Amino acid sequence: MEKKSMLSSGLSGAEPRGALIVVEGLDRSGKSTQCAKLLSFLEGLGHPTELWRFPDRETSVGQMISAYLSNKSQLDDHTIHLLFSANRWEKRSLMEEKLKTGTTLIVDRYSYSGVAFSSAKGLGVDWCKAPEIGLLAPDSVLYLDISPERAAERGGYGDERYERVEFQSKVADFYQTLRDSSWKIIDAGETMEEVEKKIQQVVLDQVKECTSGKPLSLLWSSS
Ligand code: Z5A
Ligand code: MG
Repeated sequence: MEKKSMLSSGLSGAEPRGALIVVEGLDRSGKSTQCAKLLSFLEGLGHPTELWRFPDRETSVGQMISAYLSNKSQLDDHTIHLLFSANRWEKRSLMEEKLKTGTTLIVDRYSYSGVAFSSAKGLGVDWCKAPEIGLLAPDSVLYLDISPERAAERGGYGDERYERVEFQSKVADFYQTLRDSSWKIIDAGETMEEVEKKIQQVVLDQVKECTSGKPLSLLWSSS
């Protein structure tokens, strides 16, 4: 079981805040599709909400990552791992500010992708987790669960590095080692509408809890 530590400075009381909702899963599990639907749903209900994604390819670090993913550059496995992590750290303070001022963030991939993908390449899990320590811990991780074979049948598979069934199976195994009580496993093999409905239930409960005051916590400080 993963451990998280409570953020001590100024957020331990019952201040209302936005929820940090992370969506994870294998390639083509439907993350980006469901993130967009969730954004419309929450906005429709009048909740201030933003959709973020990692890697954030807009920053200069993100552009290095993008070149690597599209095979335009080669980088050592450790180096690219740290760049993915740096890409999250460069957004960390803005993330905290948004949550504190009441905006719910839907985040398409986060530290779990970082650890699962790099571990699947052979790097040590603890080494992979170390640079993620101190990032904000999600309130809910929605894991879109699908077999690599089934995901591969969906559109666009095979365009980028890592999009191979054998590698994705390893990624799925490492994802499972990262599960904790914030995770909700969603069957991503169902129709888009069915997946959407299940996600809505989970997220509404979480948004409500954060609105009534729930302390923020940090990732993996003592694991
Ligand atoms: N990576 C890493 O190594 N380290 C890190 O720290 C991070 C990431 C953050 C780029 O990610 C790569 O970076 C990724 C992990 C690595 N690995 N690879 N390759 P990305 O997020 O930019 O990848 P992407 O291009 O957005 O693809 P994706 O995330 O893999 O896909 P998805 O968002 O899960 O799926 P989708 O685009 O919503 O849907 C895919 C297709 O399926 C599409 O045609 C949909 O219409 C269809 N679909 C969706 N849902 C359904 C259902 N329910 N039924 C049928 N069809 C569906
Ligand atoms: Mg996506």
